[in-house]
Amino acid sequence: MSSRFAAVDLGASSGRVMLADLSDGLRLTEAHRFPNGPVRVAGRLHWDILGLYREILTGLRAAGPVSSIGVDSWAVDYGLLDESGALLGNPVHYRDDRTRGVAERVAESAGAAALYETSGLQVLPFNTVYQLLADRLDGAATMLLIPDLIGYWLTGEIGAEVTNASTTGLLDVRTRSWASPLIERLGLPAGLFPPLRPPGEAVGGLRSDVAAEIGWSAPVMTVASHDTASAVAAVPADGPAFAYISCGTWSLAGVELPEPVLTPESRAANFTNEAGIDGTVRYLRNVMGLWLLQECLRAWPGSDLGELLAAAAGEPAFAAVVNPDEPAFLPPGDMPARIAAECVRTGQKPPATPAAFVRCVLESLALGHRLAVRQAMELSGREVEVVHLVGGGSRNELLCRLTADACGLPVVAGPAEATTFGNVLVQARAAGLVADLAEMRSLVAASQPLRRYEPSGDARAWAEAAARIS
Ligand code: ADP
Ligand code: LRH
Repeated sequence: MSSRFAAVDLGASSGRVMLADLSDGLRLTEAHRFPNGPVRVAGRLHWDILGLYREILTGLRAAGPVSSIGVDSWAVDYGLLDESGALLGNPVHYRDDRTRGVAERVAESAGAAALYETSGLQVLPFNTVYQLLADRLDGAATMLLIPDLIGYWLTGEIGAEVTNASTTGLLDVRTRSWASPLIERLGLPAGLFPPLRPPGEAVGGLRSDVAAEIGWSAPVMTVASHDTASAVAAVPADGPAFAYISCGTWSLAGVELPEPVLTPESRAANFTNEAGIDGTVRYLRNVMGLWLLQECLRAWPGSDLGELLAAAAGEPAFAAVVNPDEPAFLPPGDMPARIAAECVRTGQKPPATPAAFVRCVLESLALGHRLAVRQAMELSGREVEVVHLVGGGSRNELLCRLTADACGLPVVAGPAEATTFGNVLVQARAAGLVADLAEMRSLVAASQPLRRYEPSGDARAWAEAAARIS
């Protein structure tokens, strides 16, 4: 068996097919990268799922033969299949507004405390459960989360990988099985939810037509198919005393625990207990993430990220800061205008130039990181000596430095492709090339350049800025 593995990793801003070689350490190369984002059709936000699938096939063809393939993506979104296995409609994007008010209605009817007690999940308006309740389910026989849908198209096999299933709001956080009584109480058809499967299992071989199209064949394996679960699995930590920030379109900030935290305080702070690999719990909160910056850049055609970041580094500190998690920032749109409006609402002078907006976004995000990391520590009792910042955001030196200063903790930045590493290392472990989670992490640490940022700056000024947005 070769030591080459392919990872299909679909992020909300870009997708990629990556090739890992474990014959001598761990080497990663990019076979194909392609943009991803919302498409508005007749007033509804969708993903271009067939376009993504076509790019995946292009990437696999370019990657060449491997021992196995793993697929991960962003969480919560899904396709519905009819009895014959055909896709019913185009998957809707989690930023679509059709779920407005649904979470509140469900909390009233089912009880917010009871829901948290069952699923351990933070309330985000787009959790799968709320999307399903907002959708028409007529004719739907099966719900497949995005990586499971891709896996089905590649192999013909149906199932629900458990780390991603934990983001639906319909998985029992203790037993890691579908929460059937809750599903029934909400009036959702139990038959929609396929059998669960853990990371590291064979899904099936490629369909013969797929193999013919890409020119080779290999089995598809389940991985931690929630991209954040794969990223956390690849955090290059060497002990338990770490927090992580998986920083891309979202910043997912928290700690890894052996057991969920389901206290009223945890629910009030809207912390989530998502399933990690090997029975671990990803205890974290969503912070709005680099979406804020992505949407600013979209509003400034022709702007250059590198130049803007260099200019933002020279801007004065704390001229304006906003709570990054304001619901108004969630949908796509004119982000600079929304940030300016939020500054006005909170009695601050809005930024006047793109560089000042970028400074405001990055300081605000660092404050969001600070709050989430501190609350994760307090609510779980976990000691934290270092914050690992992984994902595309780890390439943003200013953000890493601001995060270290805001948290008052060292930040170790990298790898940018943590999700891909988690994906391929679960496959390599299933193939017997890697022993356990600790070895996975030490392989990443040994093979990737990491940067360390010691906290500096004015701790009092950060505390004051934090108070401004609380
Ligand atoms: P996702 O998986 O959600 O699509 P990624 O982990 O790929 O997100 O991260 C994408 C983000 O990483 C971009 O929005 C950008 O802000 C940041 N990023 C990528 N490359 C760089 C870079 N060279 N310098 C600074 N930031 C970068
Ligand atoms: C990050 C992510 C995150 C989810 C969001 C929908 O890509 O998977 O963990 O909350 O997308």
